[in-house]
Amino acid sequence: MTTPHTPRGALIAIEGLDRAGKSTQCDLLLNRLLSSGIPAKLQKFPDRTTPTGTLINTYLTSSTPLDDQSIHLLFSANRWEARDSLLSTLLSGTTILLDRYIYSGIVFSAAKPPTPIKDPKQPLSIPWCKSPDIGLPKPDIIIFLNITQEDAEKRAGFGDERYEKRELQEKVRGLFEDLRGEDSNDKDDWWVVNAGGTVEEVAEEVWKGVLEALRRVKEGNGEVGSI
Ligand code: NYM
Ligand code: MG
Repeated sequence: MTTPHTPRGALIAIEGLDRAGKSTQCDLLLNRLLSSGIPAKLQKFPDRTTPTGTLINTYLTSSTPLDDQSIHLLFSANRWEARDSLLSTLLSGTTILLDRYIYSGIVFSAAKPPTPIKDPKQPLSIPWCKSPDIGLPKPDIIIFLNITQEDAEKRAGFGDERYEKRELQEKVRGLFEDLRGEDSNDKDDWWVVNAGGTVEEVAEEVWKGVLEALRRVKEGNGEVGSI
């Protein structure tokens, strides 16, 4: 007798610069998936509701200094503590939307200016920034909301938090580009959407990426990949 087989859910990461519209698109997407009869859940990173998330929130909303490496590892720990629940949710057949994931983790840390006291030449490198996330579940697709700096700055709330400064955002933009082109094996993982259109236009393009992810999962071997 064969055991009934539940196809796993898709793991879909939504990435982009601050104010690219990620949270708006995630909410719309969640509703669209659910109303299409696809079980789905939203997971935001950083998850500010957990103990590590509380520390991260304090860091982001204050000017309290914290060692760049330490805060980087805290962002990663915030993902690791969600790992088991991400995996069991996916394996139970529920699709997960990630509002930011390891890619934000890598580029925001690597974009920081070097600390003179440690090494005046070397900011945190991309391989160093990626290493603590190795082993986390790998998304079936990374939908990247691409927005110009001018459009991002016009949107409400820009400048409220640490990192929301033009110079750093420009660095982040370049590093996201590097990451997307970095490894030809990973190239297929990225689905770049022009996020400068209306909310509805962007949502349509995002939806195409989701259908692609669902197709990949259907054709896959049922296992969740690892970073
Ligand atoms: N951020 C986010 C990081 O620096 N590292 C990470 O690992 C993640 C997930 O936190 N400016 C940064 C990017 C954002 C900030 O995110 C807060 P949000 O989506 O605005 O709550
Ligand atoms: Mg923000």
